[in-house]
Amino acid sequence: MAQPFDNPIPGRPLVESPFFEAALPGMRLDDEETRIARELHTLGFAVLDFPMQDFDATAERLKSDLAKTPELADMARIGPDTPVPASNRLANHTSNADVRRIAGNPRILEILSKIYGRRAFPFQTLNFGMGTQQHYHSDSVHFSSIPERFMVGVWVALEDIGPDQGPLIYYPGSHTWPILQSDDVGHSLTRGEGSGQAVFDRAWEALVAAENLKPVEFHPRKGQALIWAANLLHGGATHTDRTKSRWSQVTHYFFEDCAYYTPVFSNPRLGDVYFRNDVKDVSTGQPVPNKYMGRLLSEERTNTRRLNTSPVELARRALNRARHMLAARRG
Ligand SMILES: O=C(O)CCC(=O)C(=O)O
Ligand SMILES: [Fe+2]
Repeated sequence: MAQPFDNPIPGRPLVESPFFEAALPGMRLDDEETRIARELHTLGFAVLDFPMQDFDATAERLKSDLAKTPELADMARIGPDTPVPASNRLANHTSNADVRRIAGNPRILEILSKIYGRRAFPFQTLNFGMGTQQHYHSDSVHFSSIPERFMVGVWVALEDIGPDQGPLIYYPGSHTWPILQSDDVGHSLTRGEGSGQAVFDRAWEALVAAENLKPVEFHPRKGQALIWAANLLHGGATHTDRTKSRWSQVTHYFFEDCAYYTPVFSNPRLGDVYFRNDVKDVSTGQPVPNKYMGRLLSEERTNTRRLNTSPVELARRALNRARHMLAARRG
């Protein structure tokens, strides 16, 4: 039996490690896990049938419940002659047992935990009724881990999805690029200044052009899922047929024994980290603590308001707030 790999860089997930091939025998993967690991390693994504026996019935029950929520209520009226619903997403609808069951699917957790080398847990779910039409991006600017790359998205189709339904798009291979931080793109944002993603768009567009990467569309059958690596560029294509829905659930996973933060509102290289103190396993409700190299990070250490934010940064934020208030008054 192969021994577990003696990893000289344990801060890199096994599946994204430069030592991936050497680590593989010690990971003790079955054929399906090996395929998924290889594809994630080389391409940054892997497609699989969602491992849930009653997925079909689950998806039907879930869609009918989602269409009763205020956020997605317009979806109940969609059809050949119906206009477009404006709303298209519902976050952390974990009062619904099916959302929790998809997020906490034991086989998905097993696969992710084995190929990353730390225990996976779902920290966020999003349910969509229509395509997001979101500009392509790396989720690593929105939520990331210390050490980095301990994050994945698992996107599953709750119905068949074709090219006119705003399918998911992605750029194979982009996961291996360096993870961009605020200082890379010359913007430092304060919480509340929007989602922040747009300040990275120019960099992503230039990288895609320089590498001549082409987007690939995911046209899944109901029940097919796509796993993406933390830094894979992905987004939503234009939803051209607005009389058709695009039902899906995406679950984002972190891994235990990491610290969790929001990069777009952080300047980590200055020690200014917007930690997330509210991370929990959304399938069980259990909080998950921030850890660094096996040590618990105290509440004090991860208190974003008081964290070792430099006086210059605090002054910059105060100025920014004043500028926003003035602008709001004028407007
Ligand atoms: O479903 C989509 O169109 C994109 C979703 C996405 O970017 C995400 O969940 O991280
Ligand atoms: Fe995303």
